[in-house]
Amino acid sequence: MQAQVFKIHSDFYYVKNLKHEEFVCKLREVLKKQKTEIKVGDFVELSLDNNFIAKLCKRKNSLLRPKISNIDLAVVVCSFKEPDLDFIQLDRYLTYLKYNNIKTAICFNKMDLSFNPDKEKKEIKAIYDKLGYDIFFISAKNKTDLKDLKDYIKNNTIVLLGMSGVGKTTLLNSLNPKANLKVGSVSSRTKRGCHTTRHCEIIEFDEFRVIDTPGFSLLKFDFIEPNELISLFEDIKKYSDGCKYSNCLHDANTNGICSVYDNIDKIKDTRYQSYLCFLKETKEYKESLSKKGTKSETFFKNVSNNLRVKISKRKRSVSRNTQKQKIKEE
Ligand SMILES: Nc1nc2c(ncn2[C@@H]2O[C@H](COP(=O)(O)OP(=O)(O)O)[C@@H](O)[C@H]2O)c(=O)[nH]1
Ligand SMILES: [Mg+2]
Ligand SMILES: [Zn+2]
Repeated sequence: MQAQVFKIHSDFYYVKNLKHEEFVCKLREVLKKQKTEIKVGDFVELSLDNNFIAKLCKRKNSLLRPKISNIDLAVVVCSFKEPDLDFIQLDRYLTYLKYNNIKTAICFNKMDLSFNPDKEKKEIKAIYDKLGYDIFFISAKNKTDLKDLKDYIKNNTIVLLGMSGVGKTTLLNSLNPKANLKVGSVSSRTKRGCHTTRHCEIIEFDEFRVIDTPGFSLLKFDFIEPNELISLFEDIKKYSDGCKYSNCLHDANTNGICSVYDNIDKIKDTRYQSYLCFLKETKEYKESLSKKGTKSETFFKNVSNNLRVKISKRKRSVSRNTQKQKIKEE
């Protein structure tokens, strides 16, 4: 029987089948051996007695942090105040989601705290409209301007991402009063929220489903290569062809050598700063890899729908077929 994982707690997997019946399962030993990681959102096959997860079904998409899968839409939530808008963090989420091919919208919350909402809206639109993001300006607390967002997320499984304290939980409660989730208060000293969500969980509402997550504001680009980064910044990439350094991997701004820098007036400053910041992180990652010598082998390959651990060529022993072939040839 097929079911979807909606919550994971220590070694227990909470799943629901198509009829909305719930089961609590453990993971089959063989899946543990294969180091198959089950995430919230995964579709799985259960054992006949419904006590075990026997197989992981193919994913539409998935994230490493937070560990969730099969997401229709990610909504990055931020606020202009309490906490202040942090463009690097916003771009961090957007870049991360783009890297993972997940459809993304941006929601600016706490508009009630803005002294000059029109100016702030204009500034934001100038950057993110052009990049193709759908943008919403709301006040979750006052329940203002929620209708468009409500229509937008209808029938989707969404995930809200954003720094702690921006109002994700408040938004969920406002979108659906039945939700009644615990809202953290913003600490008066740091003007940041306290973490209240500790685990990922799919919560079903009448009109949409949401994966509640603990958030992950410390995510760093320590998993991609420096030369992969620029394709995640279309607004910068389009000027990079004329750069003397392939993929514009340098950090110093050099007139006449770097076409990105020569066109800097056409690139939004916050975006360029984010790019340089992430570039530095990817370089540090690459450096740490070269010090370690090898990449860690956490990857799997899919052999006729079976996930198998991928072993590097160097460590793999020669297959019997190859050995036989060699003997024949000799
Ligand atoms: N002024 C104002 N405060 C808000 C709004 N939305 C949330 N808050 C407050 O921000 C704090 C953190 O909210 P919470 O939903 O727990 O944020 P989360 O950490 O992103 O889930 C709480 O004190 C909320 O009352 C809003 O639209 N306007
Ligand atoms: Mg929360
Ligand atoms: Zn360059």
